[in-house]
Amino acid sequence: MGVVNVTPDSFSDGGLYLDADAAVAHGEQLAGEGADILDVGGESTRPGSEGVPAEEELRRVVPVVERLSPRCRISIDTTKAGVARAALDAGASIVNDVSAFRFDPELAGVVAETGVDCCLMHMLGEPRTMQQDPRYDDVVGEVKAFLEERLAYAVGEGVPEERVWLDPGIGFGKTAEHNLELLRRLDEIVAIGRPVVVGTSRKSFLGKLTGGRLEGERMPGTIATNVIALERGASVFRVHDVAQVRDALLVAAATFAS
Ligand code: PMM
Repeated sequence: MGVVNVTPDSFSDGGLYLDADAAVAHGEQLAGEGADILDVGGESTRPGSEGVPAEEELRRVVPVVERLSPRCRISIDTTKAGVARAALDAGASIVNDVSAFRFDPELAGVVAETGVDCCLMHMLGEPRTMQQDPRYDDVVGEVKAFLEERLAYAVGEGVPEERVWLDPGIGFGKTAEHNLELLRRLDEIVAIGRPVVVGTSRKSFLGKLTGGRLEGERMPGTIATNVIALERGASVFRVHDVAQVRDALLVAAATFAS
């Protein structure tokens, strides 16, 4: 899954693809590098962010989804039902909701009604406050219980279980040690029985572990964590650097199989 952020303020590529032409060109490049899915987002969820109004988010993402959907499968990274509906109308076929249907009660209904796949992600609270001293007694147990509860909620709202993918939400209300524990024990999340999505790409814990590397210098850490996630049973890998991570996963997968 390649990341196409149409935002001014995402942590690693904010502002680079705010213009629709630049976002489409970037998406086409990632598709050419072998992405199976392009994750298009118009609202940054970086720590401390406040969110954008639906009209602005729509203005950013809809033209990009329209132009990229003939080329590649599209997921729409949004927490808003109105944005999801417009993006699905424009050709998206997956809803990626980092709030797992908590922020907009109508979003589960849109997914149920349209019959598309959805990714439900764990986040501690909301982006504005999630990195303010996050605490867990057992991060893996608590994330797993949350995802099981959200899966049950989605099914209760009419989303077929086989349409739901789950994501532990690396970096969303977690310290570096929490992120590492989630990757170390990712098999426990996989054991829920739904496809697991992981998003470690360029995230700050990778910088922290490597002596302060900046976003653009975190590809080796991104590759290491995605290979580990593959080995622990993850199915979808949300990354900025598609060509490099894809090669690493192909080689790792060939090794596991033999
Ligand atoms: N991370 C970001 C945004 N959306 N969606 C899912 N499912 N999983 C993630 O880990 C995730 C996400 C933040 O990263 P970005 O600012 O580079 O898009």
